[in-house]
Amino acid sequence: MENKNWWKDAVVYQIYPRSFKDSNHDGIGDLNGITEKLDYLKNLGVDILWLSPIYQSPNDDNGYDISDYRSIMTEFGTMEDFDRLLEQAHNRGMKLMMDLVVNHTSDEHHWFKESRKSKDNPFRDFYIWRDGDENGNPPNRWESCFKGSAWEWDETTEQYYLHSFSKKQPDLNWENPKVRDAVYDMMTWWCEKGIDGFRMDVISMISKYPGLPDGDELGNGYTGNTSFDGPRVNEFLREMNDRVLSKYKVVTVGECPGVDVASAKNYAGLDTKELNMIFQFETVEGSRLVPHSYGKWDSVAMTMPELRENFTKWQKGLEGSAWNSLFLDNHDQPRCVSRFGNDAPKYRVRSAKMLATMLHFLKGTPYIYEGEELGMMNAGFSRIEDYRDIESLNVYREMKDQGVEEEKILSFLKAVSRDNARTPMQWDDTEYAGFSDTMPWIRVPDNDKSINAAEEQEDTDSVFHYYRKLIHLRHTLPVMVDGVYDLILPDHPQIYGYTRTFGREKLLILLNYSKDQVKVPQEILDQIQSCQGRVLIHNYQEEMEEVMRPYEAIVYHFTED
Ligand code: TEU
Ligand code: CA
Repeated sequence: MENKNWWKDAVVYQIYPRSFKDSNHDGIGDLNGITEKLDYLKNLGVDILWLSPIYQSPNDDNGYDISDYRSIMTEFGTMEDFDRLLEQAHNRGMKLMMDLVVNHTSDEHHWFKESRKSKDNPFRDFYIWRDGDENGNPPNRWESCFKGSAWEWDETTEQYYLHSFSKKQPDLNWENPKVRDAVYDMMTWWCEKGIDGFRMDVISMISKYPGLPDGDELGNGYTGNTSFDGPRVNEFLREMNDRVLSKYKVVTVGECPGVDVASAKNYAGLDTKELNMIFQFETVEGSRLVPHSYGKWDSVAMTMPELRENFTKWQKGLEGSAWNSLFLDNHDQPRCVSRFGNDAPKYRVRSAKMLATMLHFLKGTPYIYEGEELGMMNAGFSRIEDYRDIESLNVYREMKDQGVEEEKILSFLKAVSRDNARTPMQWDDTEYAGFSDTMPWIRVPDNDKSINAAEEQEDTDSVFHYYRKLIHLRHTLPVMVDGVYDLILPDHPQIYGYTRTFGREKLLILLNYSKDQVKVPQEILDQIQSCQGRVLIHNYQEEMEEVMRPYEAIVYHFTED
């Protein structure tokens, strides 16, 4: 019998279906393409597959704008294709996690088409409509995540509707019990089909503060959107758990922008009957030590001391009371080897393995984003024509209008555009990377052609095989799942060291987070010597001496007397 918290020793693999594998020669990834690659995923060893949205959508935000929750996006295939994918995944002992996007729908959803017809339409209160102010301006000054006002004027009924993201993504009104009933019915429908979990898109935004108060001034005429951690969010999630989740063996992870350790204990508390875990965004936010003036666009990744402090805060903060998810990559983030590591040819493989070691030996459930296991790197696009993401295209237009030089804007996109993670999965070194046999919806980057699944599966020293080993260790070492985290060398400028302890079993993780050589402190050398620890995993062939080499990562496993 699987234990109650079966997901605690699981590894999740995120698939962005549009970019994973094209099976029908249209340059767009699809469900049958995923089914073709299940043996690759089984060989990697992952347990749960998280599919970014596959529901019917006009793709204004690549599927995060859903027009029908109970049908498959035309470009991705049919419900029969989905049923086959689910069955084939289950046959291989893998589970399927769906992406639940219920903070908003598409403006082409039936509910919104009805809602906008008239003020007394039965679906009017499915969304958030408000009068303009006395001058006819929007009811508050929230900025949309994708730039511009978060309110769109609707001529037919002469009111504004709220859209925290694009104007084609109107926010649902969760205060309306009919909305909640409709969402729970839809979730039940998918659970009855046998899916195994939900990743919940911006679920921390579903409860808005009464009066929709403005946030902090952004200096561009707008304020932040204050829809995070609203007053009823935990009540709604407990209701969702009671009405749906508690009735099925499903794993849940909430995407919670704005969450902190304290609120995470509610969302992902071991006994709060809400969700199993959450994605927090502090780790992937930019460094607070490096001044920048264009928000995320000219931010740089946290320095190692900042990252070390943040991981330690979350590891100690949730210990014994809630469960961490562990990620550096997803479809919204630049590739971690480019953002946090070093994608120069000399260091890319080594630093990718160091980052993977840093993440996978922490306590929590690791998430691998498609291509991360290959050490895929940022796209390196230098022309706006290569970009597809609504966020990047909107930012480009807005900054151009503000007079920012194009070269500067393109440097921002090259560093942090979401499209960095959305280029085709690299299966081999053919023209379209084995993703398709026709020009894909987004270009294959011109970078290192050796970064591909075919080559790396043959090379036992590849990033792929390193991830495969990390996953195998998690499946076989209780200390890696349940061990308590403790930081060591708290002030070392280059080495990030920590231990995991589970009874008499101990792991010692040492990471040289820099491209410089660095002497191992004598106290650590003595500990390694005295405990006779066996090396569990190491990203160099030759034994580690008294000096750590660039991006060296090593883990010792020993039993304390
Ligand atoms: O992202 C929500 C979120 O956290 C945003 O801040 C996000 O990081 C966005 O990329 C702004 O930089 C979720 C999805 O992951 C994202 O792909 C969607 O665009 C968004 O919600 C709306 O559904
Ligand atoms: Ca296709």
